Amino acid sequence: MTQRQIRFHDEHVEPATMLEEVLQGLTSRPRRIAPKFFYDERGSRLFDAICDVPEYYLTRTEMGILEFCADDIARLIGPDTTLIELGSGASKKIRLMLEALRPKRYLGIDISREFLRQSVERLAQDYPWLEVHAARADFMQDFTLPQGAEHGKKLAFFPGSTIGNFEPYEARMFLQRIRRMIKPDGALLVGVDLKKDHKVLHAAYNDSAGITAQFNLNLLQRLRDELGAEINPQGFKHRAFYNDPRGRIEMHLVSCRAQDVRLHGQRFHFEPDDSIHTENSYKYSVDEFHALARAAGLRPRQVWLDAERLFSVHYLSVIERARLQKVP
Ligand code: AVI
Repeated sequence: MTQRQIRFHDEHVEPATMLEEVLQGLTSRPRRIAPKFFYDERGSRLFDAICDVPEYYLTRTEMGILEFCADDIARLIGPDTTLIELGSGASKKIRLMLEALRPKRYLGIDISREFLRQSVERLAQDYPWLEVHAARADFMQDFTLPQGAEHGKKLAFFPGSTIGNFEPYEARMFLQRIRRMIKPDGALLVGVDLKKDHKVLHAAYNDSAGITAQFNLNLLQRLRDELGAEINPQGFKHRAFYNDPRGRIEMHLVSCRAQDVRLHGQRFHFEPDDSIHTENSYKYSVDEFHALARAAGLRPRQVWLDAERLFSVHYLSVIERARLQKVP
């Protein structure tokens, strides 16, 4: 299939600039920079490398579960499906789903136009039977399905436990948005990392090859290279730990000494051990995630776990409005 046959829709999303967000994040207390800024070209490559380190069990475990349950999912969703992938387009997981489900249509949604274009072009080439749509949009904002992609039963696919990178209230809002997108008879397939032995979690975010540390520190390199910040990434170190009461892994960049960082004419002072909070990765028990889904108007239909109960894949369908309960 050629490029002409891909239906490309551009929602003209103009996110707040990185500079504005970083200035605001360094001024606030605790200091923070959003994890979306990890993913420049080098950051995306480092993330791919993380997925292959032995300690980061998430990717390979989810892939194993999807291999195991792909036929069940095909049966649950049925024929004449539009498979909607939120983000990515390049992973092995979407190929596995396309081959098992043989949907009529595929819609890839991503904020990065270039990344999206490249990944859907490859899919269109490799799956000539598939009607391919691409929408450049921020799925963190309200989104209407583009013309042509709204037919059939919709199966939204959100793998990788990326939902764990949202605050729980954001995750609920996100699920509500997906519900509006897939109603009345669609479903969501979502990968969610489980609560588990803290040592396993700690190791996954502190791999011995130091790739996660490089991924975290790459953020400071971006500030220097793209925003002209006066900052020495070597003056900071990676810290990741499990915050048990909050049920999340936290990643921070910690100042090794007293130092000043300059950005856009402003000075930001760090004492030794002062940190910039760069990521939360929430972990959910099956019951906790079910409660979150129900609060968003989605009905847990099926959940698959690996034998070691490290990771979960949930199939959620839409609860009809009449059956929705008010949640506080
Ligand atoms: C993308 N996301 C689900 C990853 C996670 O596990 O929270 C990002 C990541 N951060 C450190 N390692 C991987």
